[in-house]
Amino acid sequence: MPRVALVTGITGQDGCYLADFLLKKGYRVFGLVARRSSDTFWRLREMGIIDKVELVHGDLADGSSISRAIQTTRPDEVYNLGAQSFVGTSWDQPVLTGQVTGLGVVHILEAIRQFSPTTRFYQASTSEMFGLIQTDKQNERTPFYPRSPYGVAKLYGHWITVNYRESFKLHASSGILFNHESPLRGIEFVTRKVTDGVARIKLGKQKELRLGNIDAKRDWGFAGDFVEAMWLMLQQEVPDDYVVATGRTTTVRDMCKIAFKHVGLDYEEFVVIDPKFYRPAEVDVLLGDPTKARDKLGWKPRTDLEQLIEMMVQADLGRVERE
Ligand code: NAP
Ligand code: G4F
Repeated sequence: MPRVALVTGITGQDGCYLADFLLKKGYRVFGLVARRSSDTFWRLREMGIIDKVELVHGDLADGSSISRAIQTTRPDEVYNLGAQSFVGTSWDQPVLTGQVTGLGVVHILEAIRQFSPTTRFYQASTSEMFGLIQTDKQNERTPFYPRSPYGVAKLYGHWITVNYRESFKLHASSGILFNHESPLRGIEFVTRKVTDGVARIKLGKQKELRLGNIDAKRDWGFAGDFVEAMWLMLQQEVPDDYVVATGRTTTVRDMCKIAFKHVGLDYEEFVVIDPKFYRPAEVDVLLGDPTKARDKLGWKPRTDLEQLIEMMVQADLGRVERE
């Protein structure tokens, strides 16, 4: 019998890479999809797995649909990747972000506790929980200080995962993942906005690229590498929390430099600062220390920032050319 996984957020960047990874390992993969009025399956199509995953309907904000999804799929493993995941939007929709990104987690944990207590659970926690950083490098022992409604909601999701592990002995783990990107990244996030902009400028379809705080620093890795760490966490005998990061931090400015240079252009000629993209409270710097993931999971990133940005620019050049 193949192992069964239920992935929430399967239509998102990570959900798509994880589903592909699990299918290659021989899993039967169910994906929870929320009802939308427009098509959200472009990533599953691009990855070529739309016909290989099985979709079940449900919304993280609707506990009854989550209970039903757990009871009908009876998964060995649940990966909770679904969220309102864009930090900027979390100031515009703070309550929805709390309901989906925060309380959505306890809907799953409750359903597992009641109907399927041997199911292993992965929670997609985030470096955004470190926010106003308390140490130069952040690891599993670094105190949290979230700076957005999104970060606050994720902190609830993180602690309720820890709490259900300790209260009910569930196999529940939390991956504190630093930023990870790919050609399947949403266009609203800065790396993809930049690589799409670079492609359009190079092909003469756009004249400038408007950005916010380009002095912010992030620890960027490749989503395809990071999903392996999620799976490894659920293969451990004992559930735990792990930081997953590359251990290198780069400014948005330098990331732009890399992207424009790849097509032979100078970013300074095209990037325009637009205060519209500033945030009410910023996370200035993130830099992860993935020592525990390396030592206990045997995980390490394989793709560096230059390779990642090159991969993204190439994909966007192809997309813009085909438009
Ligand atoms: P993403 O591309 O924005 O995907 C989010 C997914 O959540 C989509 O499939 C979306 O479905 C789904 N979703 C949104 N609202 C939902 C709801 N009410 N009910 C059910 N599903 C819902 O995000 P990602 O980059 O893949 O990230 C995956 C997870 O990791 C998220 O929880 C994110 O917060 C977390 N995380 C991401 C990073 C990163 O750098 N990528 C780092 C740390 C943590 P639709 O397609 O229908 O909107
Ligand atoms: O790409 P971003 O929007 O990602 P952010 O806010 O770091 O959040 C992402 O990573 C988190 C992990 O740390 C995840 F939990 C979260 O779900 C998401 O995947 O912004 C990165 C930085 C910020 O400092 C932002 O202010 O880039 C800066 N930035 C500068 N100009 C911009 C822009 N960000 C966006 N989205 N758009 C701009 O024009």
